[in-house]
Amino acid sequence: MKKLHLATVCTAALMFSACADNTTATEAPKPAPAPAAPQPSQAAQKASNDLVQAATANSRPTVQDAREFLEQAEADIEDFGLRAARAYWVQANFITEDTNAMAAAAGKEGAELATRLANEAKRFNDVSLPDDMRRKIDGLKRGSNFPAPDREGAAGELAKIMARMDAVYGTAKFKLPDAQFAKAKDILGDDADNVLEQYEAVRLMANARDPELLAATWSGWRTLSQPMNESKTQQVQLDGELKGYSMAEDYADMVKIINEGARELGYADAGALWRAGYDMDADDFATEVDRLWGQVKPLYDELHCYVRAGLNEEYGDDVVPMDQPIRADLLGNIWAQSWGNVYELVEPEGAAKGVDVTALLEAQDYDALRMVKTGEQFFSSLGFDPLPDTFYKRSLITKPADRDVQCHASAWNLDDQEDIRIKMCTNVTGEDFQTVHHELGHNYYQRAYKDQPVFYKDGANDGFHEAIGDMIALSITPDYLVQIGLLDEADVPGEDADTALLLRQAMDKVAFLPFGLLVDKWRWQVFDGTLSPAEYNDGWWALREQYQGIRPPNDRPADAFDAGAKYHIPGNTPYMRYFLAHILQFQFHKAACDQAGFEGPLHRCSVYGNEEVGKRFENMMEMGASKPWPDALEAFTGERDMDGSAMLEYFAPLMSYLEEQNEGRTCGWSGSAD
Ligand code: X8Z
Ligand code: ZN
Repeated sequence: MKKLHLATVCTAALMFSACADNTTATEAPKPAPAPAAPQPSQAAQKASNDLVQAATANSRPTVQDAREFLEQAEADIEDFGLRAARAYWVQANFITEDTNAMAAAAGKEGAELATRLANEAKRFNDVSLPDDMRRKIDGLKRGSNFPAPDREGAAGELAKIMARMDAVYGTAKFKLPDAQFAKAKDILGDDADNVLEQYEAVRLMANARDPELLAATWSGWRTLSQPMNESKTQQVQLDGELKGYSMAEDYADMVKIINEGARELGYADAGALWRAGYDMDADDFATEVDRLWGQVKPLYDELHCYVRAGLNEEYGDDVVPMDQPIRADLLGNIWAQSWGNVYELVEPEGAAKGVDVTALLEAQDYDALRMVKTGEQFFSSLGFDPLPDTFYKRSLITKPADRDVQCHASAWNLDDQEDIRIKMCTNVTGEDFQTVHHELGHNYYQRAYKDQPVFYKDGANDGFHEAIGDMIALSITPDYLVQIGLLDEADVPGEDADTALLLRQAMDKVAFLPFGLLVDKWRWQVFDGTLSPAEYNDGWWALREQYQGIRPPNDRPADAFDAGAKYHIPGNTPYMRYFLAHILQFQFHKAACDQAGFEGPLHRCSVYGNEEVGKRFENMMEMGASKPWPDALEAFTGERDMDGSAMLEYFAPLMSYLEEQNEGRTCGWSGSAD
């Protein structure tokens, strides 16, 4: 859901979902559904701002003025919040021309509101304010992650572009060549139609092992962000015909607008604005993520080397040359961001088996609802209150057959109180079992900070929001699976299966790290002009190769815009949060295991049922964004820095195994030493 700055957990600026750029909400219950006061037009608003500025030119604003301004801002944000959240929710669950227009209207209003409040907040630049008020004012001054400039028409244009890109992604469909579709039916079933969506693309990439089918699926999905052609079957149109529509052009237009908006807010470009949201100097943040990457990169490099060798055994030198970046379609995931689905291809030879959660869920006939209830039960075991009935009534947890929905998983809090929901096209797989916990983590966080003022209804930083549920999912150990009846006690893998368990986990968590880092490295380059629109695609692949060591399976067409085939680009969700979350979740996990007095290896630790850990975790969550994030981190872990050491400790036994296995191999690829 969209949030007025601060952070969302999976959508765009001024949004209110986890998986959006945040908005905020009130501590007080929403006023009864009185009709919202009409919003002044931007021109009228500007005139009124000018008056305010003129009136205050002679009299310095006071602390009392700031207090009144913040009270009014809070009321305005709350008033906007619920209406906007509903529009976004309906659009994401039912994508049509009409709901796109509703979402665009909400986006326009939100962008105008954020810009107005940011500009008004500047009045208090020179006023000495109590820390708490200064934090709120500074938060408002950052506007939104997708700021509209303060000129007539800009907010509307920006909101339209953003809604349009989001809808094009959400309704994307593609066809496979007949010969490949015939193979795909083995996986999708005989009844499948050759009109494929993200849902099918994800299943094919996870399960197919035929390089031609993989390459065709991989390329087919990417037609979504290429200009319209007859191979596309989008049903939804926004603003008339989509024929000839180019997402890259829309993206370039959006970049121009938000850069103008960011400059008005006092930032060099939108990337500098994004980097300024971490309670530290924006330049220091860029250095900080590089430092964290430097900590964990050796682990990634060993994993890459080991996996490439395993894939080479499966596919041979032609498909997987041993000195080249790995073909991106061979890694079990349409974006090559997590590789767990090809674990079986690189399973340690002769070692004891780990646990196949997908098989366990299938064996017990789990469905999506039961997966969610099981996730809820974990949080309950830590002492969190049960989810409200409305959560189950209002969430979307399976893909509807009869309409377009935004299948990318997200978590929402509609009223910033108890109306929490998730939206997911859940598959009964171990991967989606993790995602269920991820989304619920957002919801429990949102509920934990619901009594904070609207400005602080957010994660300590956006990485925290993404890390909560993932930290819980790290406790899905074999022993935990026994406790909930998914695994027989007799089948708990012994110590000799540690390598298998850790490798399975690393294929997702370690493999993700460079992807998590590079998506926004690419956006930062787009925003600061390092990459011109003509260089968008080459720049994307340069980073994919440099950081991940992967390459496309075929020469990319001149009109390709491959970054746009990843939800968060057209969906306008910042991505560095996931990189941070992959570091933070291990830091949280280690702290939780220490608190629980656990003495074994970290990957065997589950805090299931530990209310004391739950209470401390909730205490941190309740803080929301009210304090700089190091305070929140310290409250739970005793540490004030983000740190990759816990992740390294977790995977230490695997690191030794990988180093041993890679001995004598030439690791890396040209450019990988950066
Ligand atoms: O987008 C998500 C969540 C919603 S916030 C499903 N994630 C990233 C992705 O899918 O790319 C979680 C991990 C990374
Ligand atoms: Zn998330």
